[in-house]
Amino acid sequence: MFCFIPMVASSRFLWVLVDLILCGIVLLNNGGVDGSHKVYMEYQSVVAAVEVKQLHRTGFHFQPKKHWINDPNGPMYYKGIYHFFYQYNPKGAVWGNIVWAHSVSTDMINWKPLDVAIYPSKPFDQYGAWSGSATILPGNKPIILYTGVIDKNYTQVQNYAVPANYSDPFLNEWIKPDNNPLVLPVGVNKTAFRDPTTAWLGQDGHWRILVGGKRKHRGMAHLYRSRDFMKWTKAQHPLHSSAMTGMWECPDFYPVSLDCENGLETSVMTGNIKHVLKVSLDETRYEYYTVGTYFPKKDSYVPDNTSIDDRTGLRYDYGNFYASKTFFDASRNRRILWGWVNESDASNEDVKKGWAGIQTIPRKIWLDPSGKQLVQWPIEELETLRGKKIHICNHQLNLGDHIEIKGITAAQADVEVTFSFPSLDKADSFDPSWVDMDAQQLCSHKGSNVQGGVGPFGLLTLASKHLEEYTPILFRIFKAKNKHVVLMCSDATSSSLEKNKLWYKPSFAGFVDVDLADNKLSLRSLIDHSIVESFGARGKTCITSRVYPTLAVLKNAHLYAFNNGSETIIIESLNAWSMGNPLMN
Ligand code: DQQ
Repeated sequence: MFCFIPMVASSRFLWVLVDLILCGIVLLNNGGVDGSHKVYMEYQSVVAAVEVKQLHRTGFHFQPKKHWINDPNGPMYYKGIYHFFYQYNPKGAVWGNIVWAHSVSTDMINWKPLDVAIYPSKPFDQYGAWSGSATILPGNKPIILYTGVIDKNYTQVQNYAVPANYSDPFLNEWIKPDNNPLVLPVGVNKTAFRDPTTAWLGQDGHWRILVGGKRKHRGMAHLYRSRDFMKWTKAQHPLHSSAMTGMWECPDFYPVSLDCENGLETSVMTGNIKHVLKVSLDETRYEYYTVGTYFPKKDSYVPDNTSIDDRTGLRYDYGNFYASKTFFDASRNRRILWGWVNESDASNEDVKKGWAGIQTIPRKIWLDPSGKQLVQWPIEELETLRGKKIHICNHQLNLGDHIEIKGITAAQADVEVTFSFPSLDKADSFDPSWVDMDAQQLCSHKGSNVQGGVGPFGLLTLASKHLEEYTPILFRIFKAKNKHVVLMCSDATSSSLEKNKLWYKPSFAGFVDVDLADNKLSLRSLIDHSIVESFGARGKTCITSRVYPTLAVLKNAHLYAFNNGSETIIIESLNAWSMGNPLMN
């Protein structure tokens, strides 16, 4: 069983240790079953009568009024309305009592809450209504597949739910028919069998779904087929599996176009396309994806040799981001990605603040023209929240400079900047011994204050006036053998003066595979009180950080651009906007 507190991304031995010590008693109480979230028994009966603390609440990110949320579930577009479901604890600010909460929107920015759509009530889900996906069946009929937990040992089955009234565009009421469960855990590890995907329809008239699982330590995506969506048969082989990756939660599998940024409906099999398989690794709480080829006749998926197929592979996001899910938005021909932004603080603090968890801004996602990786960008509807704007151009940043971006609400802002540099001659050499380090380790060695050649340069977000607190989003450029290596960091280590709390404050980082021929690098950061979502090189590398400043809050938050490299950096163009507050549940 994985014991989950403020730990989010790659395995961090020390944090695991701290975590284990902290929740050792709970581990014993929990009987070592293979559930995915830590169960805080001591908080299960604590009804969150507490007043919700506003200090670090976000202004424009998705969150309910109070309590715990986790995975995005079953996003879809139906009759002019976007539907978003999510794992929610109606009773408190820790994981437990999970239901499918439901909100609706016409733009994915302003949200209205509806009644809970699915909650444990029947023998086939009485111990849990866990994650799942929506499929729009022919005739425009949505159906939800979700995981039901049927006993105290966390045995998992796959269920379905359908709208009570298809003519209601809000899909207010959901029915769980009596022929549930649809899929029993036969021939699989029954406590590691969850999170069904959106189904796709093969040319042979059979529907397919994936269900996450593991055998010993091999993570896998079990494949099931059905002609009528009711009777499902397990394929002999999983669609794909990978050794030493542990449990695969929330798999996602979909086609992407090699020709354009438009999204494709999940059943598209032909044309100039590739497929993407994403999995969420329960053991490390981060996700990786591969780009590859799906062979429909054999029902097999083979990642391209440019995609690393293990826990060191490409990630949607290198920060606080997990259990993500995409859907095809038929109204605008795009594929949209949602991800859960988990907390970096400890559970007792979540209980005190009365809430935990937010969702990222929905992102359009498509295949980079190189065919090697995905690209993401906040949906354009977000721009309706842009208010007061400031613009800076051709501003030089020399070694040690930081300039303040004044005139906007720095605690709630959208910033787009293009940096340029006269040359890359001063780039530091990429030490061959770093090859074995991941980007995050490298970033923790070389934070924003360690002087370099080209970089570090970037933004200091959520900064206090005298820089006692700040979250830098930065680039460093290195010279390797035949190429340049670009490192992007979102470094939470100095984000808060609070010293005594068990907050997880890593230097999240990823490499950016970008052509520097024009000597330019771009960055966009969405800053929202306690979250910074950043997009490097127009969405090639994305990093989300959850931070809890004590001084850099509300009107006392500042925003700076900085350079700590010996090469001059030019802010070629910077646009920053104060962001408004949408209707939020
Ligand atoms: N969360 C759900 C599971 C899923 C996990 C339970 C991922 O279905 O595997 O809340 O965060």
